[in-house]
Amino acid sequence: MSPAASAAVRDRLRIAIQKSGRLSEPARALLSSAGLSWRESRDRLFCYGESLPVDLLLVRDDDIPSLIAEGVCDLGIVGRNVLNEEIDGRSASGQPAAFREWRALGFGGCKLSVAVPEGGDWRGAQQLTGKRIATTYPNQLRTWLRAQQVEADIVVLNGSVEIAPRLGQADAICDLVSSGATLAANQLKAVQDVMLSEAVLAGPVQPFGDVRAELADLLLRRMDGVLRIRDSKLLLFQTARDSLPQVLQLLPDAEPPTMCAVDGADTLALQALCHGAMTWQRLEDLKRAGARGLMVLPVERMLA
Ligand code: PRT
Ligand code: ZN
Repeated sequence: MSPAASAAVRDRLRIAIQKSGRLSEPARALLSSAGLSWRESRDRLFCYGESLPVDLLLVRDDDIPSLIAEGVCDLGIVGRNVLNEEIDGRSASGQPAAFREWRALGFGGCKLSVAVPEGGDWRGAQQLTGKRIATTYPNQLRTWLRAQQVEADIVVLNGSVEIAPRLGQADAICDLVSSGATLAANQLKAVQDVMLSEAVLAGPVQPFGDVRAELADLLLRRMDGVLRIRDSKLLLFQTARDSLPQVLQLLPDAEPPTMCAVDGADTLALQALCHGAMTWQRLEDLKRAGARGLMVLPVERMLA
């Protein structure tokens, strides 16, 4: 798309998400929770927004940063690993920054890590000097090596990075790790984290100059509301006034609770929005501290 087209005034917002893969379902679920709904198109690459003028483009995750840079899409949901790879690549070739991370979204978590064969010892990044490191993330690896003041050879591979040491193509790898099972299956161990990744909302560096600015603000406010209460629960209980300090000590993650007196003034009824996990263990601790009639309720929506 030409720069003229990308600069054109638009009255709908277009968000790129992964068509299929690890991030596609959670990205859709997040946008749906923010109140968006779409009419599916036959080719299933473009979904027309029905509840708001916000359309979806379903693409490969690697294409999302360039689609934003070219103005084909306004926003995108993509792994930080993919976004930062493009940012580092553009910065290395002197191109101006065109997109940036707007929000971390709390799913798709993984690490970009350096891994070496299991048998070897590890004494730090200096050990990589003069070694060959296989990766699909050469730009971030280069940035990291430079920060460590280590000179190594980067072997760029498009896939199956983890078998490179066994094939004699590399001495170490730099790849995404989540459970660690793939590394273990290939007799490798992670020794150094290069970056922590998760899905992020990416958007342009420059603000929108038309109605898309309001749409993006609205979407961000709603997404923040969804993200803020993702693990939150509403806790209802009663307690004797004397036990209140001990009970509140066990709720460090709660918003200031709403309280009212029942049974005269000695018993209090409380409701508290808690942001941490409300496990059985925690409820039992609260009961021991003097809370009773404990009830944990899901929170569907919140508008601060
Ligand atoms: O087709 P398209 O190009 O859109 O998809 P893709 O195949 O490139 O991406 P996909 O769906 O595999 O991953 C999308 C995003 O999910 C990534 O860019 C990351 O941000 C995030 N993510 C989270 C991961 C992982 N966890 C992950 N474990 N992406 C890849 N992996 C791979 C990793 O490369 C390694 O091969 O899983 C293997 C390791 O997993 P463990 O659990 O064995 O450690
Ligand atoms: Zn991809």
